Amino acid sequence: MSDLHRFLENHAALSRRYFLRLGITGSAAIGLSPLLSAQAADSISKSPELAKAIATLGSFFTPPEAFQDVSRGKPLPHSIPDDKRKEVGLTRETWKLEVISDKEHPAKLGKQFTKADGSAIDFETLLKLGEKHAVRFAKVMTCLNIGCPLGMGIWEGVPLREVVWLTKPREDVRRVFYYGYHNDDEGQMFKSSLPIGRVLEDPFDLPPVILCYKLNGEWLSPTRGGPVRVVVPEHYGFKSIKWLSHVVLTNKGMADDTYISGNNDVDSPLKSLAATLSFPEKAAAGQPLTVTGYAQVGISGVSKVQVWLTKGDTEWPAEDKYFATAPWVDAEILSPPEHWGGKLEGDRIPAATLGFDEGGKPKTWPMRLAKVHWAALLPGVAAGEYTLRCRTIDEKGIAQPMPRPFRKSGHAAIEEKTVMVK
Ligand SMILES: Nc1nc2c(c(=O)[nH]1)N[C@H]1C(S)=C(S)[C@@H](COP(=O)(O)O)O[C@H]1N2
Ligand SMILES: [Mo]
Repeated sequence: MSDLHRFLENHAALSRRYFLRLGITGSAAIGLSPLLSAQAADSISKSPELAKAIATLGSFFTPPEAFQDVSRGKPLPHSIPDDKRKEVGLTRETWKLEVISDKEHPAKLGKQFTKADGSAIDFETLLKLGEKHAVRFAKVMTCLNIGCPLGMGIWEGVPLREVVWLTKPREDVRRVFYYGYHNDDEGQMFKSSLPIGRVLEDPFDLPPVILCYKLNGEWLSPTRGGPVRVVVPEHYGFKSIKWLSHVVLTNKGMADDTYISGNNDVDSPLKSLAATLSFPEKAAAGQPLTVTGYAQVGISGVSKVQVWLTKGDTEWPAEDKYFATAPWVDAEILSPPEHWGGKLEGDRIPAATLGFDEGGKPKTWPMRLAKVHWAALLPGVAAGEYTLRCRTIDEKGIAQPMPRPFRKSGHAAIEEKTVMVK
């Protein structure tokens, strides 16, 4: 069944519930159309606008080359010519990873892997580890500072802890620092860090932190950080260092991320949030309004997506900053898609992808750390200027942007769009 079919099938009932919840009989004051019959709701549900909006939602997974890119460096490490890339270790044939102890805050290691003594880990060795330990999982890449997801992928690689264990660590390891190729210019280094505990163990049902070499079944491209990048499942993009070259085990007890200097909260996992993808900027009075969007499913999940259309000049109590008392109504979160997209081979979820069953079906929905789609059909309203808002409710029942409303811990502000009805 397609998303659209599923949506339509549920929709007659949904609309009825929806309009009832709005208390539509008392709607005159806010200019809503009268209660629709089941029949009318059904005909709306067959509206070509809704069909078109859902059909044009874009695929669940993003083709690797269609990700938005957030890369620093002059030149950008993925733009340097092939022979130079080979020379600096940015190809699978020449890649080398140093795994060392921090000179200033040494960790006690039995062994270090360095280029100087020829022991640095190469790509073949990583793949060898992969034969036994490789994992894959779905995750949305989002920049803490941009807010809108950059792309949704199945990331594959070796748990970082496998490489940490190769150093035979004994004591005094509190964090793992890591960074990538930066044109041999200290000033261009983009680095990140994690507590050792997060690397060695996976809290709750999170996938491990990985040294990633495949995205959606393809070798990781130079643009996406290949040959090898770190991918941290529950974090914003800045923890997922591209063109990885160094892992430094340290006894320093504090974060050392490049992003700290930008006033960012570097210990803030992915937040849940909703945003629109399509809505009528101009609409005719009395005509139902078709809205679609996406929800980023953060660390606390998403139990609902809700929308609220209100007259543009509606006064709102200043103490209710997040519109908690507004008459929000539920949108429908679309089921797992018929076609996954993202250039997955045979459009199938690769075998043994964490979070999916043997038949390639998601074990939970909406899946945490993913981006899902939603749609809503709002009853027609009288002429005027309106504000359309949407939000998520997490699995603990907490509405966006709570429980972590601060901008520098990741975007989650409630989106506001203007709808002109004539
Ligand atoms: N080496 C390196 N890794 C990096 C970056 C960078 O500039 N250099 N940018 C980071 C940031 S801020 C984000 S949001 C993600 C973006 O990943 P993408 O370009 O694959 O979408 O990569 C991260 N990894
Ligand atoms: Mo970012």
